[in-house]
Amino acid sequence: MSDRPSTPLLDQIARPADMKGLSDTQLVQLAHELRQETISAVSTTGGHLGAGLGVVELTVALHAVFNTPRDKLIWDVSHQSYPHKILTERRDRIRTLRTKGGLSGFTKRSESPYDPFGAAHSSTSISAALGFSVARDLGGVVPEGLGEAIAVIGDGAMSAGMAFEAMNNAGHLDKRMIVILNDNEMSIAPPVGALSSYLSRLYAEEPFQELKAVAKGAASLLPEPFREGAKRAKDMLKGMAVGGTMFESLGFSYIGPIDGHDLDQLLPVLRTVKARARGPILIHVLTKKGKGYAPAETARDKGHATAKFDMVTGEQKKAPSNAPSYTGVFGDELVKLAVKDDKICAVTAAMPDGTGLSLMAERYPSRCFDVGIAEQHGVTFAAALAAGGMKPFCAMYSTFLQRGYDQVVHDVAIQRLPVRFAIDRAGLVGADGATHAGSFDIGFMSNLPGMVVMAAADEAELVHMVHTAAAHDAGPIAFRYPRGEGEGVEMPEEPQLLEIGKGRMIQTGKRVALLSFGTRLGETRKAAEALSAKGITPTIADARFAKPLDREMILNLVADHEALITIEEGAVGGFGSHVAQLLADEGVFDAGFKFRSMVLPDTFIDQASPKDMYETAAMNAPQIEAKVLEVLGVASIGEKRA
Ligand SMILES: Cc1ncc(C[n+]2csc(CCOP(=O)(O)OP(=O)(O)O)c2C)c(N)n1
Repeated sequence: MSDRPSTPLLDQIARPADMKGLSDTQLVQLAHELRQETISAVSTTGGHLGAGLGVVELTVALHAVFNTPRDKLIWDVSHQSYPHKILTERRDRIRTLRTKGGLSGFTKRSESPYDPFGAAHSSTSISAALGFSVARDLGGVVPEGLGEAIAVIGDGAMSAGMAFEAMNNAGHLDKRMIVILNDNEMSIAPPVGALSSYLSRLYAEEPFQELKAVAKGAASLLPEPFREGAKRAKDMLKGMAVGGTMFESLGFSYIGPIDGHDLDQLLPVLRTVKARARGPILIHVLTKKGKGYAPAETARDKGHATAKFDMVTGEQKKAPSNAPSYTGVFGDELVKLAVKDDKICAVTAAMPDGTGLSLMAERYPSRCFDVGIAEQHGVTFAAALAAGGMKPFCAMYSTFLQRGYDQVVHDVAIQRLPVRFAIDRAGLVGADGATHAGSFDIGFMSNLPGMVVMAAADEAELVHMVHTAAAHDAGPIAFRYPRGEGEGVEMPEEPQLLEIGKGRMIQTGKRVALLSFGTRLGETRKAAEALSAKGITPTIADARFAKPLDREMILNLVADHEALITIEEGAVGGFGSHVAQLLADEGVFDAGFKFRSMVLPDTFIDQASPKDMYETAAMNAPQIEAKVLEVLGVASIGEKRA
């Protein structure tokens, strides 16, 4: 096809075994073609571009030197794994990335034996590599065999506690394993924190060129230091210049930094490590996010995530938006609050843009904290900010807040500290798939004593909830909202302070009451319209709160109707379960009251458009309509025909 790059060498490579006969010069050519193919594929699918482009040479070198899938290659986060997918029997499906039924945008065990460990949340790779190396030494048996264990982790991901917990353990166990630190001086946003400055110091003190010269001759130089052990190795390592690296203190041999785009450096270093390494080794590789594609290299986020784009110009093909995004509404309202109240502050874990906090960071840098990929720390930090008399908003995606859960329980809830949790990406998120779905927060927040849990039904409701949270000093409070655009509703002139634990009636009908928690309200309204054509007019209410429940409103709905149906964008154990508990406790079921709860099914739903994923979850308007007909004992049209 004419719009595809010419890739004569790559065309001959279906799997890493096909690379084994290639010369180093051919590997350089292969890397070039792999880069073009990656850009071409992502231009048609959208997705993570910059990170993959940064590891093209590394991907080629690792697959050329090691023997996957016997050797376990573990990509941290794995948003950089598209080139790896192309080289590992998935090139024919690479243009289905992140679409329904297509390849996942992350590594996935069920997708390929070349993906020994799935990921998408960061900083798990060193723990996983250590687990594989210990399993190997204990005689574990898997179909592909167990060889080397290699983790590739970015400098952003390396900032998380889990990476250090794993290194601490690996240094202690002293197992042979390889960690490649892919240092591109970027997270999604520029990296923050002391580790980032530390890594910069590792290579800033001597000109990089000198090292490059050393590493160029690494084929001859490297065996020597390894033969003589750690002391000689140090002599050629940059860390020596700053008195030994932190990684060595943790029990790792440290090699680097080397130029991660230069196969003349990568190949000999990897070959030598393979031939001679003992114990855990860290190879510090310097790369450029977005390498080789100017629009990515020059983008603010280095092409971290992109929509479909024009390959020539780099221009992204985004659908025009009709309504403000929930994230944007949150960010704007927070700044309005911060203007009036100097105690308002905010915490993000490496997602200033994703959570809408960039605006706050710009206006009030001293009150907005990017803590790095460190959700656990971020939550406890926010707890202490609250204990210190501040009004912290802890803004995290639902899925990443999972990592800070013990901190939510132990540091926030038990101490009843007024941390305001802004839970973005609540519900099904689309192309990022199951790992990023915000399915569990209603359950895991609502079961905490003293936690207030709200869900916005639309962007105007979100405005009220941000202000309600700011005014709530009695204890912790959370509000959740989905990814993407709002409903296009009129925005309030003035925000309202919502009464805690009070829902609102949307329309009064007969026989059945639909009680929505969150943005399924739109689908619920659509279902009600369709039902009215059939002579059924349901009552609709917006719960606003999963905790505390609006007992009065719910029990009134029960009193006035034959049936009650709850709807929420979350897994079982959330809002509907709390309502069921209330009804059971009140003896409502003793009299045979009809109750149904629409929640996400008990499966992990693969990537598709959010609408499609909700179709799979049976939570769109037609399914709500069908549920009403079912609970009222009215056969649906399809059933009548059957
Ligand atoms: C626990 C967790 N928090 C946040 C994220 C969102 N996230 C995805 S990639 C990324 C940046 C990773 O930076 P780095 O490891 O340096 O890799 P790079 O993209 O620069 O190659 C972040 C914050 C995540 N995947 N997991």
